[in-house]
Amino acid sequence: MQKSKLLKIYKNFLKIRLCQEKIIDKYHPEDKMKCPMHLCIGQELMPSVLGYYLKKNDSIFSHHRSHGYFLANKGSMKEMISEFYGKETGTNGGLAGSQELSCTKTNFYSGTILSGAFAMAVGDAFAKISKKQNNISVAVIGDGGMEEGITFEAINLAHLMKLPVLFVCENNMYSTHTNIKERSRTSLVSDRVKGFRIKTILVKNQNLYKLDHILNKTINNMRKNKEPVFLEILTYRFNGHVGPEGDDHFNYRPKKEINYWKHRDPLVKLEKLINSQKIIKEIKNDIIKEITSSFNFAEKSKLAKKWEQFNFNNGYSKAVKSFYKKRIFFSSKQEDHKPSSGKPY
Ligand SMILES: Cc1ncc(C[n+]2csc(CCOP(=O)(O)OP(=O)(O)O)c2C)c(N)n1
Repeated sequence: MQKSKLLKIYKNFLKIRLCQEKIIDKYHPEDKMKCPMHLCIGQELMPSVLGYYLKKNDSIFSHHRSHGYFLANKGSMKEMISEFYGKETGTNGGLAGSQELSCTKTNFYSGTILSGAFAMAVGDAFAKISKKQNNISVAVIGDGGMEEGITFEAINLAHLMKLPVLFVCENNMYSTHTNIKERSRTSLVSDRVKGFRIKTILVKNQNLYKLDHILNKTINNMRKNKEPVFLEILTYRFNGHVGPEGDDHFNYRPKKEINYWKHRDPLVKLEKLINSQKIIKEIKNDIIKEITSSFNFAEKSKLAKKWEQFNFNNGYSKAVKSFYKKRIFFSSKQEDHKPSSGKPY
């Protein structure tokens, strides 16, 4: 791999990792950020490599675990952090937060409704074809999202209409706290998609070279031949499902499995390939500067006006209290839950 490409991918990766680590550090006890966080630490490889190949008018429709795709696709970190603080300088004026983070300037859209990304990318790709644009739409969801019927409608239509959509499934084996083996007999979601005869690709072991080779070839080909492709990458989130608080005290993931993936952190491999402490330090310092100035910018920005309409001590808390009073309590006994065997796939 060319050194310049390797460095670009490493910068994308490190920016995503360090920015999210900072979010964890700052979240509590400050409690100034206004939204929950679906962090993607552990899952940075796909957005980092993809970011290298996307062009200006390509679009990304991402699931709720979106920070990596936003940052790797030239999203402004200061606007993203401001968004989390509910500030009017945020990507969406401080009202969308992490789960709905979107940015028309970079054609980036994310959302909390599982698998909506697949359907929206189909419409977007259709618009691109109609306008004779030579661009692609990328749609990203998780393995849990593959259990929504709309994914198969979207894949079928994109295939039938020859639309340039790169469907990506980040298979991290868990839908919230439930292992894929407890949800389906097909642990590899690409097996389920093959019946549509769409081109399917499986990337195991967070393999940088394989992923780079595949994305290079696939995206070039999609621009020329206007065909959708389905790519499944096996990956793992290092943090809890939604945080920044961890959730491994629920014992839904075996320690062996967590260690297996952490020992194969792609960041370690990337740094070995760069093989220069000096270069790594320089890149790290630049990223830390960007992170510091992004948080300063966010903290100094004005709170979005709309937030002032919510009186948290009054109407809102009354509504929340009455909801909790009425709601049905479900048993959350952890002994009912069987952790998986620990063998990944
Ligand atoms: C249509 C819909 N159903 C259910 C949910 C609740 N929900 C939010 S995240 C999640 C699990 C998602 O798992 P996965 O798609 O594998 O993504 P991951 O969180 O592992 O990245 C669920 C069920 C939702 N947001 N939307």
